[in-house]
Order: sequence, then structure tokens, then C-alpha cells
Amino acid sequence: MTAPPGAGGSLRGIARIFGKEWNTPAVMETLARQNKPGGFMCVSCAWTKPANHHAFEFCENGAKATLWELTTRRCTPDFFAEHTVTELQGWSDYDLEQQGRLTHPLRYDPVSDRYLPCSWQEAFEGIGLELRALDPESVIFYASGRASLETAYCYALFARLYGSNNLPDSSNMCHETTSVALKSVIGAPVGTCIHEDFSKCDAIFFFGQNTGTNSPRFLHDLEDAVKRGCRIVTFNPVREKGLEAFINPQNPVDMLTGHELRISSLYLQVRAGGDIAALMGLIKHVLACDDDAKAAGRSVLDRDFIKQHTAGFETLEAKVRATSWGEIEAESGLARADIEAAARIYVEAERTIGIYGMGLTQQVNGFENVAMFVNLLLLKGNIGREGAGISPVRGHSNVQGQRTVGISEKPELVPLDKLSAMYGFEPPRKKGMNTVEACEGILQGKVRAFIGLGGNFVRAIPEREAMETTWRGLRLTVQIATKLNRSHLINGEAAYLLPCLGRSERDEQAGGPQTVTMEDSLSCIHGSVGHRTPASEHLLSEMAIVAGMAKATLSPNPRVDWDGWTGDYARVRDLIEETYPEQFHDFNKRLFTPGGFYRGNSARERIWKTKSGKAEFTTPAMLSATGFEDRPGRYRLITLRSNDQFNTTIYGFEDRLRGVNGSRDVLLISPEEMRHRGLEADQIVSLVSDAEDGVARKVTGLKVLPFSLPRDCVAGYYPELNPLVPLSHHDKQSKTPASKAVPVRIVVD
Ligand SMILES: Nc1nc2c(c(=O)[nH]1)N[C@H]1C(S)=C(S)[C@@H](COP(=O)(O)OP(=O)(O)OC[C@H]3O[C@@H](n4cnc5c(=O)[nH]c(N)nc54)[C@H](O)[C@@H]3O)O[C@H]1N2
Ligand SMILES: Nc1nc2c(c(=O)[nH]1)N[C@H]1C(S)=C(S)[C@@H](COP(=O)(O)OP(=O)(O)OC[C@H]3O[C@@H](n4cnc5c(=O)[nH]c(N)nc54)[C@H](O)[C@@H]3O)O[C@H]1N2
Ligand SMILES: [Mo]
Repeated sequence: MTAPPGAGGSLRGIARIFGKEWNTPAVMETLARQNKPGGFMCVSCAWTKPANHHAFEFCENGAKATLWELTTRRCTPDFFAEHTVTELQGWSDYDLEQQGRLTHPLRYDPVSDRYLPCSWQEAFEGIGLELRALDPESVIFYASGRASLETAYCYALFARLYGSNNLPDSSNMCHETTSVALKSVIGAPVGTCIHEDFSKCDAIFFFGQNTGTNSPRFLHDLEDAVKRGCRIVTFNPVREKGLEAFINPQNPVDMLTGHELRISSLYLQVRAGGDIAALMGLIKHVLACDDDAKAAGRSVLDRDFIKQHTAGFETLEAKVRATSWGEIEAESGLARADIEAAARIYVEAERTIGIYGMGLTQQVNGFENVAMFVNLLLLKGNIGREGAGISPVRGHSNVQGQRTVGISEKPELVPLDKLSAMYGFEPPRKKGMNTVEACEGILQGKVRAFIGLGGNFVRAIPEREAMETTWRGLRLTVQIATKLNRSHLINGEAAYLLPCLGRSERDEQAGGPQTVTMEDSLSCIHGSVGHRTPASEHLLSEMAIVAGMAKATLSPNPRVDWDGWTGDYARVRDLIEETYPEQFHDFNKRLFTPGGFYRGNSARERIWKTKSGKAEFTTPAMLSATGFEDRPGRYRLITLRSNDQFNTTIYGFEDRLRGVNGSRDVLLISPEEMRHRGLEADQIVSLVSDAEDGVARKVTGLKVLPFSLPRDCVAGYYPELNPLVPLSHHDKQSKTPASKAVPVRIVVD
């Protein structure tokens, strides 16, 4: 039995990992400030921070992420004196981060194979010297999605002043499919819902998003919705506990009685990569219901909306009608009757919200997944209306915002002319590299330097073995980080490890204590103020580090005042406002608006900034999102996250919500498939790549665990299984790596 999320298990989960460290008055005071106006914004997920907050507006995972930052452990120069980099390469991700917060700027010394302490000045000058000698087009400026809007804006400006649009971010491995698909079909690259919509909708459809683990505060909204009679329908190959049942940890009655609230009224275990087919089935039945209604003089479809606001309906309709239920059932792995039952809920609901996550985006035909979901919503005019809309749930706490303020490899998404006028320079116009292209560039030797504003790039990307080998050939690697991770140990010839403040820490600059801002998943911007004493007196803020590198690299420009901006972030917010006046007007006045200020969304207003000027129905050319054929012995591998991890940061080895405990080196597989392959529980097996590119990929030592999964699907954990994800296996349009249906075979060594 696994406990539902929210129950006492979440407190035990925190205590198990942090022991006595967490339950101190100072820590409790910090947690009480989390996600509140005047407090700091959680470093975990990007779910919105509502105006009417709960007493403690944090969840198990938000608390873990904060506590991880607040640890009393320190990873000091003494630690690096004791261990060579080669030795540390043999350590696990878990053990590396367990060393605690980085305390000093460090420079790699090839002679002793160690990181040695250096001064900030030495680090900046060393980096500047290297960058000035390199071709700007050979340098990658990566950002994981945590840094503030202020830092992100300056980081992107630094890259462009230097001459590069190579600004990939973690979004390139995540919701880039969303940014490309939603932009193309509804003309806005982000979701259209606001928080109030969740209290007005009649149905919520979930495709491939795991709320209980990845955005637990959202469970409160789901709980409220269900209690009001809203119906939730989930499509997911895995029976995720949070979408099945929930116990509210903040409701004493629920806690005492163990009362579970059923979340999904219908839960369909679609095959990994089977969503285009499932959505085809849903649309097919909606059309059938509409045919019946028409005969009775009514209409299920919103015909006025389709006529006035959309393009391409007839082509999609013809395709759906021509697709047989046999094909739909075979690819989706779902029974027609179940899909029809889900479609009826959609037909009966006046207002529907569509929620999705990595299950749709991390697929070879991820674009089509998202576009098909939009198709379903457009049929009944469910976009641009209260209580309805499409709502991708973003990952990192400011990943959406970083894109908003210029971290993008796509020059057409950035107001380059404006930047040119503001700062008096000619910005690079050539398209930069996204994450997959940066990896290709590294493999081909075209990339010479990598700067990481947070993150753990080498661990998060596909094709790990080949990447780690070539990565070592880079001329320069610079990593701005809070904790030691594997990417810091796969260093270039010249390498710097630069420790920064965490978001919960006081950021004191020349102009006094500073506020930073982020954008959440529902496009609301929040101010965030850290109150804790920094983990070390040698830390700099991310903003100061970016400014320090920029100053040491670029020739002076009277319009670019790195020192002044670092002294007072409000000045950077003024620049953001000047660059994006429509969305950021009165930025400094609005930054503490309770619940954040909404930066607007054209599609919500039914203004469609697409090629046709309308919302576009898309007709997919395929039913499978996997991009490969089914074959005997070939499995679709899903790489999962647990509630004891935040991406590559592993907090512990319990996936409480799935009942997988003690190890992450597991292969989850259904009892039927086990019988079929003659496997026993606890047997140790390997997975090998079944991609048709001739590259051998293998992960050994996986323990077989029986688990409820659809036909032909197996699952295991990210990042342990990343060596199996081929670099060439990504969404065709956005190049988001396809980590959710990876072709593999099981071998018994
Ligand atoms: N605790 C915690 N919170 C996190 C993170 C974390 O690692 N830990 N990471 C953060 C980040 S960066 C992100 S992007 C988000 C990610 O949050 P999610 O978008 O929820 O991503 P995943 O957990 O990778 O996968 C989501 C779900 O997709 C399902 N799935 C897999 N394949 C398919 C498919 O083909 N179809 C369908 N319909 N479903 C499928 C999986 O079973 C899983 O339940 O979470 C953020 N929040
Ligand atoms: N197979 C597979 N691969 C995947 C995924 C998957 O589902 N399956 N998911 C993908 C997704 S959605 C994402 S977003 C990427 C994640 O990729 P990344 O964003 O690159 O990785 P993280 O694990 O979030 O980065 C963790 C590190 O960030 C640093 N850090 C933490 N806080 C801060 C801070 O405040 N400032 C700075 N500067 N550094 C900080 C710490 O040093 C920590 O070790 O992985 C992708 N890779
Ligand atoms: Mo992500």
C-alpha cells in the first residue's frame, strides 16, 4: 500500500531526509515565509503562488528544496584539497550534493587535478581572458530555470553584447515543445489559464503531468475543484497516487480520519506515446455526439467559435472520421468504451481546462501531442474563456520567466532592435544553439566553452556516455552553482566553479538588501526577498557573478552599468520594463502584488498571433508520438521523477507515492510482461538501446519490480537512465529530447 500524497507521510518524508536539521525555529520561520508576499518564492516547482495563501504555502517538495539550500553542511576548499576531480567523478550524484553548500570560488588546477580556491577577481579575469580569445559562436550560455528575471535579463544581454545567441535553457529539455506548439497553434507560447479558472471549470483533463510529485501545491486546487463537483480525467501510463487520491495535510479532520478524496473520476492508462491516438478517439466521440445532437436540433461543438476563431477544422474532421477505432485502440492501448466515457465528460462539461506535462512534451511527435490537445479544447471553444483553457505545468521555478526576458536561442523571439537602440550595439542575428544543438556542437568540436547559470547539464542531457567523453575537450567550463554536482567534475581545460547565494538568503548590495522576481506557470510575476544569513561570506549573488564576468569580458559601454545594476536591481527592472513595456509596465510598483501581477496572454483574449490570424486546428500525420515502430522485444521506456528528487538532485531513495523504496536502479515492468519475458521479481537485468542508429547504449544492474503499466511499456528513473536516450531522439519541431518513450530492449546478462 502506498499512502496518498499529503498524508503524514510527507512530514515523515522530510524528517527522514533532514533528520533534526529541519525542525528548528529558524528553519520553521523561513518555511513560513515561503511563497508569501514579502517572503521568498519557492525554489522548487513553478506552480502559481496564490493571493489567498494557506498558513504554510509549501509542500513536501518545496520544503525539501528549501531545506536542501539551508543545510548546515559546507563543501569547502578543504574538501577539494582532499579529493582529486578524477576521484570525485566516481561518486554518486547523491554523495556529491550531500557535501553541502559550496563556499568559495574555485579554479581547476590541471597539475594537481584539484579545484583550488581563488579570488573572485582572479576568476572573472581568467574567464574574461578565455572568452575574449574565443569565437562567440563557439560559446554556450546555458541557464537552468532558477535564476531571477533580473539575472536572466542581464545574462542574455551579456551573451548578446559578447556576440552570441547560444542561450539554451532547461526549457529546451522540458516545455520547449509547448513554446513552439502553442505559439504555432494559438499564437502564445505559454498557457492561457489564470488561477481563478480552477474554481470555475467543470472538467479538468490531465495528460502526462504528475501533480502529487512535481507540483504538489496544485493538489489544493484540485481538491477544491473535486469538492465543487468538477470532474477530473487522467491519461497516464502510470497510476500516479496524487491524481488518484489526496489527504489534505492542512485539514486536521482529514489527517485524523485518514479520509481520502478521490481525485480522478476516470483514470486511463494510455500507452507511453499513445496520446495522439487517445486524443483522436476523444475527438471522434465528440464528433459522434455532435452528430446525434444535430439530429435533435442541438450542437455539441461551438460552431460560432470554430467559424469565427479557427482554421483547419474540416481537414482534421475528415482525418478523424477516416481513422478507425481499431487503429485508435491499438496505438493508445485503451478500450473504445473508456475513451468514449472520457469524451462524454468533456461533452457534458461547459468549461474544461487541459493540463499537461512531460508525458506530452518529451516525445518525438510532442508537437502533435500538444496540438491534438488544443484541437480537443477548440472544438467547444475552451480557449479564451473563463474557467477554461490550456495549462502546461512548468518545471523550474522561473523557467518560463527566463524565456520571457530574453534567454532564447531564437533571435525572432527577442526584441533585438530595441536592445540595439537601448545599448547602442549590433546584436547577433544568427540563430543560436538549443540544448540538442549545443550537444551536437560539443560532439563535433564546434563548441569550445560552456557557461552554466545553474543546473547540471551533463547529467540532464541525453547520450551521456558520448557527451561526457567529448565534454572534457572543451577549452573552458564555468559553473555557477549552490552545490557540487557531476557537471562540475567533467571540466574543460580551464574551469571555474562559482558559488552563489540561494534564493532564501539575504542579498545585500551597495544599494541595500535586494529583491528579485520570477514568473510562475500561470504568467504571474512575484517579488522574492531572502532573509537567511548566506551560507558563506564568500558567496556572490547570481546577478553579481554575471556582471563580474561581463565586465571582465566586454569593452566598456557607457550605456551598460554593470556595477550600478548590481548595486540596485530595481534599475534592472526598469530596463526590463523599457524592453517589454506591454507586459512589465510599472514593474517596480507592482512586484509585491498579492498573488503576483499577471503579464497577460493574447490567446486568453482570443487574439490569435498565428500565421493565419486564427487558432489553428492541426491534423497529425501519425497516431504514435514515439517516432518508431512497435516490434517484438522492443519497449517504450518512460524515465520518471520521484518525490525524493528534484531533477538531478537526489534527496533520498524512497519513491513513497509509487511504493518503490530503497533503490533507484530499478526496472518497473508489468507482471504480464514479466511472465512474457520469463523475468522474476528482484532479478537483475540490463537495458540496451533499440534505436536504429547503430550506437550501443546500455545501463546495467537494474532490479526488476512488478508495477502496473500498459502493454510494451517499462519505466525507470531519470537521470540514471539517461545514457539510453539517443541525442537524435527528440521532438521534431522543438528538439526537446524524447525522454518518455525511449526504445529499449531488456537483456539478462
Ligand atoms: N519533486 C519534484 N518536483 C519537480 C521536479 C522534480 O524533479 N521533482 N522537476 C521539475 C521540473 S524541471 C519539471 S519539468 C516538472 C516535471 O513534471 P511533470 O510534467 O509531471 O514530469 P514527469 O514527472 O517527468 O512526467 C510526468 C508524467 O508523465 C507520465 N507519462 C510518461 N509518458 C507518458 C505518455 O506517453 N503519455 C502520458 N499521457 N503520460 C506519460 C509519467 O507517468 C508521469 O506521471 O516538475 C518540476 N517539479
Ligand atoms: N531522461 C530524462 N532526462 C531529463 C528529463 C526527464 O524527464 N527525463 N527532464 C528534463 C528537464 S524537464 C529538465 S528541466 C532538465 C533539468 O536540468 P537542469 O536544470 O540542468 O538540472 P537540475 O538538476 O535542476 O540542476 C541542479 C543543480 O543546480 C544547482 N542549483 C540549485 N539551486 C541553484 C541556484 O539557486 N542557483 C544556481 N546557480 N544553481 C543552483 C545545484 O548545483 C544543483 O546541483 O533535465 C531534463 N532531462
Ligand atoms: Mo523541466
